Amino acid sequence: MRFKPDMKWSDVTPKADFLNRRQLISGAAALAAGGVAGQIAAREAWHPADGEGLELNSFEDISNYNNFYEFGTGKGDPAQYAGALTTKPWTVKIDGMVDRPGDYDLDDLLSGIATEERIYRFRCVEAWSMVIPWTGFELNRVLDRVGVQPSARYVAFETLVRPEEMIGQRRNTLDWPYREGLRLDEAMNPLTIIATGLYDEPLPNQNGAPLRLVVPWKYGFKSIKSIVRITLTEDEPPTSWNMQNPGEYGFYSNVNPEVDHPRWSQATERRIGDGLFARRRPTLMFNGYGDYVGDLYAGMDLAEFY
Ligand SMILES: Nc1nc2c(c(=O)[nH]1)N[C@H]1C(S)=C(S)[C@@H](COP(=O)(O)O)O[C@H]1N2
Ligand SMILES: [Mo]
Repeated sequence: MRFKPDMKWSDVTPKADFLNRRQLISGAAALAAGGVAGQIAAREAWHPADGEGLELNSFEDISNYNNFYEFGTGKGDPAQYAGALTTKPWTVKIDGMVDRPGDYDLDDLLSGIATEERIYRFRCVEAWSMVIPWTGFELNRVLDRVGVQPSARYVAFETLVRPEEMIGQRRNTLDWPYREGLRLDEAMNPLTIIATGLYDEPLPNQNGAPLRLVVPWKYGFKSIKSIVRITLTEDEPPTSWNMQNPGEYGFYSNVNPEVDHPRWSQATERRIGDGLFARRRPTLMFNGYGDYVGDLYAGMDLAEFY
């Protein structure tokens, strides 16, 4: 299946599957808490890496095979336990080097920002991958809204800490809150989005409701979920997996088939949904988005800045 730039996921999903799936998930969506009111607005689909290997993963795969350590370390734990998370009301603190810092109610923060669909490859550092039809908007829209000051060079993100509802936070598997960060030019790049939904449905809690980052050319752990704080900083912010194991997980973490993880190869990946005995697929430099982001790293040694 080849994608054309103006295609939506419903155009490439056989009609019967489409209807079945919508019936299945409309019940689930009705039960799920929260979501951003009126988020589905004008859309124009833009699929920056058109081509082979972009068959969509099913809603079931995307919402049942997850990493979200706040709910446990097993791939099925988030789907089992994330329903306990209250996602409305939701406040995002935006602070640091911005003109209009504050505690923003999510609906206010996003009012007037139209969502669009982005079909992206998603590559976990553990060497599995998916293709996901996100709904969201460019992070730069939010940053422009709060006014980034000229001294800012990085953006730091934090996930909610609420062990009453996030049972994985009752153990110190990571040093909570989960933290991530981007260089400002990475954050402003049009590929970097905040996702509030997938398959035209509000984001399932296990995928990071009500809002999560998606940085498609970086390993999945950069795409931090259930964000409650965004801070503009001058210095490179500490990030969870780098704090946990700096020799294995760098700040940049760009998908790179030529720089192996110390304990496994990054040259190939297992596409979820392909089946256990399917051939592994080659991993693409910058996960296939080099035309859009390669310039960000001109002159950098990507083996040193992994
Ligand atoms: N807060 C938080 N964000 C997180 C994680 C996490 O454990 N906690 N896991 C990361 C990892 S390792 C991956 S691969 C992706 C998985 O996203 P998905 O479950 O929506 O596919 O979320 C990332 N964001
Ligand atoms: Mo991951």
